[in-house]
Amino acid sequence: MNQRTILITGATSGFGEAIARRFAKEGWKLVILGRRKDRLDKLAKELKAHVLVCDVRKRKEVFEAIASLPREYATIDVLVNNAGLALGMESAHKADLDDWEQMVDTNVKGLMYITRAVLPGMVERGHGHIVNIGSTASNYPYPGGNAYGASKAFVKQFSLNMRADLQGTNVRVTNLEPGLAETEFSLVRFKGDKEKAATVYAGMMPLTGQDIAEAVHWCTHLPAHMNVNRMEIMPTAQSFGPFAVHRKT
Ligand code: NDP
Ligand code: 8X3
Repeated sequence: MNQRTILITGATSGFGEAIARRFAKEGWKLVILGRRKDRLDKLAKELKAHVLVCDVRKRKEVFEAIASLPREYATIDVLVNNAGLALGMESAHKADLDDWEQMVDTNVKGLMYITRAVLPGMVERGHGHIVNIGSTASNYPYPGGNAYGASKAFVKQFSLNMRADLQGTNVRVTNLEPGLAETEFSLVRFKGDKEKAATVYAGMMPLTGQDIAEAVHWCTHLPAHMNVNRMEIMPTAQSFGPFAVHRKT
């Protein structure tokens, strides 16, 4: 029986749910975290997971949630910092500052809180792997990507800096940087507008939650002496455009 434990944040949909399903198949002990209790309870019943109903933006709540883990789930071997979101796609001079704040509070501060709560145990045990879900938006700018891309750039550099801090501890860190993937991501970004969300993936084959789950599974099952620092994955249908040049007409 596999006695390893994985904690997945943002397990109520998309990548997080798919990662939970992937690891459940091999008998990993699952700790699933998110805000929507009904979804977590349903998934926990199906996969036999331990539920943490928690908003990662709330520092006290995060530390209490991690401290509340029963003994059988407290030894976390893999932490997937997946909870996150984009809100809006307005240009910087028109964007909603509340949206910017929520992205920073979730994607940056929430990720720091969970990491800081879980990491000491990994270091103490000389074993563990943190997989942060970054984004191609951290590597390539696009119109309207402003604070979202910047929040993921934080995740990328935080991941690399952790590698430096964790030298000699055997704790691994990976920043997984997906491109376009069909989840509830665009529905959230466009605040429930289903039609607008659907246009993002129209006429192309996006990445799926299962694709990303497979990547998380792969990099966490490599021999202990191998650390994937960064892994960028795009759908084949997505690539790069030229620089934009504004010309006087
Ligand atoms: P989904 O919207 O399907 O899933 C997002 C998850 O994050 C949900 O489970 C949600 O749970 C959770 N979450 C959001 N805010 C909080 C919070 N404050 N506290 C706890 N959990 C929270 O989108 P994805 O699966 O696509 O997104 C997962 C990650 O992947 C995000 O970090 C996203 O930025 C990143 N990503 C997505 C890409 C894409 O194209 N889909 C590409 C690259 C990166 P709940 O609402 O129940 O709290
Ligand atoms: C999500 C990918 O291109 O929509 O992180 O920003 S993108």
